Amino acid sequence: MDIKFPRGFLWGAASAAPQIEGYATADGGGASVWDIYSHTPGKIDFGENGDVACDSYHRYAEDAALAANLGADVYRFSVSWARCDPLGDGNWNEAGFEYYGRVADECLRRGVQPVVTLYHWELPQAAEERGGWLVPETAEAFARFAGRMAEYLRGRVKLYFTLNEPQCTVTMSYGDGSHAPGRVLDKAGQFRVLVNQQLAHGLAMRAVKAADPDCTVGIVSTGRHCFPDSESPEDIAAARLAGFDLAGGDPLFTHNWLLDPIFYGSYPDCEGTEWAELAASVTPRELEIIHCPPEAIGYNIYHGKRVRAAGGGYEFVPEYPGFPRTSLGWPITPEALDWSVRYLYERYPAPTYIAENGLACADVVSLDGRVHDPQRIDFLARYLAALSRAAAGGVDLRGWLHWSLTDNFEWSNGYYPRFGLVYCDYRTGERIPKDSYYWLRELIAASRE
Ligand code: IFM
Repeated sequence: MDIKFPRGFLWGAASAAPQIEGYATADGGGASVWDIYSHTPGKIDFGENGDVACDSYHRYAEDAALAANLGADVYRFSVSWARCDPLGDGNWNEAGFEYYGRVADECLRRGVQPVVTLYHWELPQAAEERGGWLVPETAEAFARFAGRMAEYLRGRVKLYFTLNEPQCTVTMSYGDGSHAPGRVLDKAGQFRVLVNQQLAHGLAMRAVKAADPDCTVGIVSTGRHCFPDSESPEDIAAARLAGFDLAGGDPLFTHNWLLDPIFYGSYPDCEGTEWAELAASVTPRELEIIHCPPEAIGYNIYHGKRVRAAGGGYEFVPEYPGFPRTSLGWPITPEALDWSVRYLYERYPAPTYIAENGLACADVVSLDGRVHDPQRIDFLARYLAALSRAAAGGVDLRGWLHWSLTDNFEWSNGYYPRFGLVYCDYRTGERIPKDSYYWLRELIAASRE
């Protein structure tokens, strides 16, 4: 298998508070928008919710041990804003901070570096009721929380990501309503949410750096990922164009609408389109705050679109009937980890992490008591080989994190899509490492020889 990464490459796995912890309001925590949304009839498949999830609130030490036994260098988890700042107004719940201190310590004790996502969609419900991500006050309140967390964890955490996938917050939480808080807004409303998320990044990054100048701060982005149909220069150029093109799909679900202003201080060129007026509505003062280039960038990549040159531009190549898909119906396209990462690095040449990558399977415990997941092993072998080609192609690739360490609450899909290297029996909380866990452990060990 041709999977090789540069020396010092970090292997890891990731998770997020609402998806694994459960017990959101224990010990003085506040409800997040997900706690309310998941109890709204009809919102979550099979009427499930995140009340208990993997019970990592109590079983976090087992998770840290699983990460360590995997050979992970890093474990990325999120800190729930609502758990620490129940009303989102700076009246801290110390027990929340102490919990995350224990999680970080448990990782460190086992030789795993904690990597913290400061916002993985845990908006306090109270902040949502004051306007949520439609108002800039939410960005300010979030930055206050981020700074306080960095102060609390100073010396224990070296790498922070401010926000996870703002594109999903914009287009799902406040776009089609399929994520909490379930608001359905027009493009202008969604654009304001984007701006407030960008402000949140800028303000939070500055607050974290002020609290702990030695740490590294990044952001995690997702969006349209394209790869060429062939290695002809025309197809390569076509796929590069399609990934960032305003006309290639919803611009709010691209990397460039999020990252261009953050890296370069301006929105992508949209002269003569319906977006021009929206982009012009962002004030110079807002742009100044938003322009805050991250010191590291994380990309969450699961799949991409095949593109070929056509008529001086590009076209998407349709997937054939029976195209390989995950149990969520997502196409299996390892090439995304090679080409899209290269295109992104050309545009945003920052130390790059794949902050999430993995697939959903309908995993079951077999009669022998084990979880056999050959599809995941095959998926990982293909995707990691593709990623190592991007590394060989000059991308400053610092690490890859599997989504996820354990199976977990997959938002509005509930618990049926299983993404973990470790199976979770949600009735008991029992964790069973899957075959892919052992496969990856060997790969990681071999990469260090
Ligand atoms: O589970 C999510 C995660 O929270 C964000 N990125 C995509 C994953 C799979 O859908």
